[in-house]
Amino acid sequence: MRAAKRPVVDASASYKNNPAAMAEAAAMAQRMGVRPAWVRSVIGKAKRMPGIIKAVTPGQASAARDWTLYRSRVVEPTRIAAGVRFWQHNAATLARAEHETGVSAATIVGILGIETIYGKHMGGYRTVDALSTLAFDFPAAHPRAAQRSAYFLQELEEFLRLCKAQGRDPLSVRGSYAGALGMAQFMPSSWRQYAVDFDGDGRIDLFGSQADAIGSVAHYLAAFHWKAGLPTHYPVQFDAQKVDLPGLLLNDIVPSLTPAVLREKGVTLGEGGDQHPGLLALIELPNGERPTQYVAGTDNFYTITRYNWSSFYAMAVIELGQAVAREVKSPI
Ligand SMILES: [Ca+2]
Repeated sequence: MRAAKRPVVDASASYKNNPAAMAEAAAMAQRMGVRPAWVRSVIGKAKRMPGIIKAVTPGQASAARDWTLYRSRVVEPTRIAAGVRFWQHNAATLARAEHETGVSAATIVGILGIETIYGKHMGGYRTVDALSTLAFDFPAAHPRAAQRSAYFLQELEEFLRLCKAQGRDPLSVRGSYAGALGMAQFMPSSWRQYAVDFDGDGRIDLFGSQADAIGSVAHYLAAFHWKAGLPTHYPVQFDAQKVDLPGLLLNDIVPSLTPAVLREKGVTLGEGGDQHPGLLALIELPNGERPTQYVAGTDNFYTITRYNWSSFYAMAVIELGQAVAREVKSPI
């Protein structure tokens, strides 16, 4: 008996048969100043990906947020070892990036490790399929569906501009289901705006050049106001009698509290945090059934979240970078 297996894509799922997509393609071609037939042909070959629609549809059952579990999956020996090899292989490039931008080598190594394990997992979706699906079939059930589809439509245009500028075949580029590209998982607009040619071969290649990936991550964080030498966070302790958690968490991850205000609200900062010159945010790291963890995040913690809006993400980047740095600087 033949198993009834629904295909992931079929011919009818092609955007060639979607009048709204073809109209957008024509408008896009006009904005880009290229032949409409080229854009229609590329987007016409894009396939609607049901799995991507499902992944961004709200209401999927999800487990309780658990920092310890998340951390154990991404800050672990295999990834740390890959980070050590990457650092040793690229030591001079990392030092140059740190010197030019002020962004620490550990942070760059942390980001490239969390994003793709140093280029090992750059994503297997055709980018034109992913971005077309998210632009033209974003699930209406999502509370911000209109904004999200407009965003992905813009990214689809940026992607085509990038391919045009670089002489890449848009149908052969692959990345994440959300359209992120290369070792650094830059969205097309970020690639066009922030990526740099750091190995000096005249081409920006976030797929094949580790140096370009390193330089681009550093340049991105510098553009989002990374401050050289500033710690990312401080440990905290609470005065249980005084602490006002709801008040402290009002502004989420945006640094908006001085060390004095934190002290007033029952928070003691460790590792010199009470001398911190700027604002801080109380970062909450829920732990499933276990007690929630907290740290005080600085402007640099916030800058890491410009890469990915998540305190788990930022904390994992920081801890992976630190773990790798410890191994590199004091090898066994
Ligand atoms: Ca290059």
